[in-house]
Amino acid sequence: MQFKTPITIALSKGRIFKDTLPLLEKIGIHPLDDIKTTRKLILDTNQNNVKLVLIRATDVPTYVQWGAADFGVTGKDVLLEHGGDGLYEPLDLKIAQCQLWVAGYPDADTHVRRLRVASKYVQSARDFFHARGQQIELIKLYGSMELAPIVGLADVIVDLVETGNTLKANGLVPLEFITDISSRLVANKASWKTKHEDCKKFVNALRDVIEQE
Ligand code: PRT
Ligand code: MG
Repeated sequence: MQFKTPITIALSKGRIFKDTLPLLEKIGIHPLDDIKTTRKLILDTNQNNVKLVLIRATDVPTYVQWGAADFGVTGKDVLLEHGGDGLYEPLDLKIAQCQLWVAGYPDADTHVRRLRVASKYVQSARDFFHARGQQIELIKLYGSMELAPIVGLADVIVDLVETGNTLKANGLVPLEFITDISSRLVANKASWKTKHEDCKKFVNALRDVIEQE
């Protein structure tokens, strides 16, 4: 895969990086540094024109929106919170799959008035309960949501569930399904126009790989 113009792709460390690398490898792009040991935040690749930037998962839409990266890979959960302004979402990469759930103690009543909900995903939580006309009290957290019902901070949480092991280990259960989550390729809208040929080529190649998986 040869590009005419420089292309920067924003990824977050952790599962997104781990799951995106094999896809990039299949279209002939791999980082030059040893990814296990490098502390660099900008990685050169075997393709002269392609660089990877490594940032926090929640910052990926922001980098792409402002054109600091042409493309990014980010969870749908992160996109729903960000709002997707200034971004195209050309592909569902079908990686890092999980689900968004309301969770809590097995006997929790999720339909009470002014239900206290703790979450990192405040936008998704608000949308879910408001869609059925339920008033809630929303408590924004940045992690370890499972603790909130245990210490009485909230009645329920809204969190990602993959195997369900984290909830189970804390005596909690999934109560109400909200939505399926997977990682998306996002593109900067200006790049999409000014570097259209390269952008199309990149997206089409990735699409072919995903369809073969
Ligand atoms: O950790 P950091 O603050 O840097 O960012 P991050 O937590 O957003 O990054 P990362 O790498 O943990 O997650 C990146 C993306 O992976 C998320 O935005 C999701 O789209 C996706 N993903 C897929 C997950 C999970 N599966 C997942 N299981 N993200 C988080 N989890 C957590 C979940 O929050 C819960 O604490 O794992 C726990 C539940 O897992 P189970 O298997 O016990 O159910
Ligand atoms: Mg994490």
